[in-house]
Amino acid sequence: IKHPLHNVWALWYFKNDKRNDWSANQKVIATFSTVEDFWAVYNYIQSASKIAPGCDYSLFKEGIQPMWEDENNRDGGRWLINLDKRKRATELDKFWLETLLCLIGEAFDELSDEICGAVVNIRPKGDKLGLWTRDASKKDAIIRIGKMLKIRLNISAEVTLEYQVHKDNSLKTGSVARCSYTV
Ligand code: M7G
Repeated sequence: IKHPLHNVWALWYFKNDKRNDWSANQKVIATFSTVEDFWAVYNYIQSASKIAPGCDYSLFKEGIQPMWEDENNRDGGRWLINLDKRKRATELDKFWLETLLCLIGEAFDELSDEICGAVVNIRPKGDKLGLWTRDASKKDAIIRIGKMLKIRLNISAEVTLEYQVHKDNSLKTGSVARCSYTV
C-alpha cells in the first residue's frame, strides 16, 4: 500500500506561449496523493533549472488554480524568494524540491490550511520562488510560515524575505509591488 498524503496535489506547468492568454498557458501536468506518486512525477519531469526561461512550475492543493483570481488566492499573498541568476545552477532545484516537500509533508503544521501552493518562475532576469498563502490579513500565521520556510530552506538570517499581497501585484502599474511583511 502506498503512503497517503494529507492533501491531493496538482502540479501545473506554465508554458510561455505569447499567442495565448496568460491563464490558457497554465496546464495541470499531474495530480497525486501519495508519497510514491509524488516521487514518480518528480523523477519523471525536467528539473526546474532545465525548463525554458519564461516558464513556471506550480504545485497547488487540488481545486486551487495557481492564479490570483482563484477564490482561495484572491485575498492572499506570497512569500517571495528572489534568486540571483547564478543561483539557478546551484540553489534553485534544491530550494524548489525542499518547498515541494514542505507542501506535501504539511510542514506548516496547524497553519497548513493557510497554504495554497507554491510557484517557481524561471526568468532571464532572475528566478523566483513563491509560497502562496490564503489570507494576507493573518499576520501572525504568515510570519510564522515565513520563518519556518526560511529555516527549511536554510536561508541565512541576514537575508530578508518579503511577503507580497496578490492584490498589490495584480494592480501594479509598472511600479514595484508593495511588500507587507518581512522575516
Ligand atoms: P509573473 O509571471 O508572475 O512574473 O507575472 P514576471 O513578471 O517575472 O514574468 C508576469 C505577468 O503574468 C503578470 O504581469 C500578469 O500579466 C501575468 N500573471 C501572473 N500571474 C501570477 C497572474 C495571475 O495569477 N493571474 C493573471 N490573470 N495574470 C497573471
